[in-house]
Amino acid sequence: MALDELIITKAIIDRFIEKFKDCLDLDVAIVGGGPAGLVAGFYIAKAGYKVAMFERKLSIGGGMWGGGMMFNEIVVQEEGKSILDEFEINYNKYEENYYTADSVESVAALILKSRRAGLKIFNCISVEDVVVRDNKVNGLVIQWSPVEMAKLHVDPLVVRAKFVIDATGHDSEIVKIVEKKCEGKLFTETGSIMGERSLWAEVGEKTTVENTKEAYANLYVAGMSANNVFGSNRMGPVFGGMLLSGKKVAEMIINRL
Ligand code: 48F
Repeated sequence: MALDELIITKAIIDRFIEKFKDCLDLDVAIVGGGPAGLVAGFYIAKAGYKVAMFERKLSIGGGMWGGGMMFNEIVVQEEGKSILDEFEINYNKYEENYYTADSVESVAALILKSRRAGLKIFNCISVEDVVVRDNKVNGLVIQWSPVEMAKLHVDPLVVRAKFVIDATGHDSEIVKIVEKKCEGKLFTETGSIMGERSLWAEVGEKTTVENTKEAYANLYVAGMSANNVFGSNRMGPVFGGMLLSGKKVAEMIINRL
């Protein structure tokens, strides 16, 4: 069969624009495609809501690909095992309460299953600002990452969302923007970002789930971002907390939708 380059080009443009237009008015917008964001997207999509993810990088998966120091295995403890099962990720018991999984298989499974559940994924798009009305977050300001990287002077576009999840990892980029630019205080003890503390796996894992909550009206934090905003420890390459945080934020938002 003959192949026409113009049809290939038109097919890509048409399909992308269809997908993009369908995501301009969302139930939930997730910023960051690490493990916490992917698990959140999976459960929200599975519940039937319109949810899209915006990830700055070309690849989805955040800090999970590299396991620990590029040894591409991750550790998941007993509590997080049910999520590995949900995503059909293979794992091996190392010893009581310690399971290992191939980090590449883990990321691939999180992406495939969340996408197939209905999560729309946009890579190479950075969120550079928020839209706030009546002191509530109700949208995101987005830009192509290469524009951001080249520091081109190009205006961004906007998507609307009933709820936003900051799953941007250690930097909590969205909460940082809200703290700097928006009226009112964050829902933390100090009213500001409390800051990440040094590595302590046990405490970090527990608190990343506890700290998964609303940080400003309609803006939730999940994964490592939760511990940065509410002030707790990082945890290193143990990922149960990330997975459980994604599930928790999904449940909290689904309850409100
Ligand atoms: O860092 P990341 O994997 O976040 P996470 O889901 O998981 C944390 C773990 O990977 C690890 C850890 C576990 O022991 O501590 O660090 O909390 O993924 C965050 C993603 O957000 C993207 C970033 O490129 C990364 O892939 N991101 C950050 N800021 C923006 C963004 C932004 N402004 N716009 C779009 N994407």
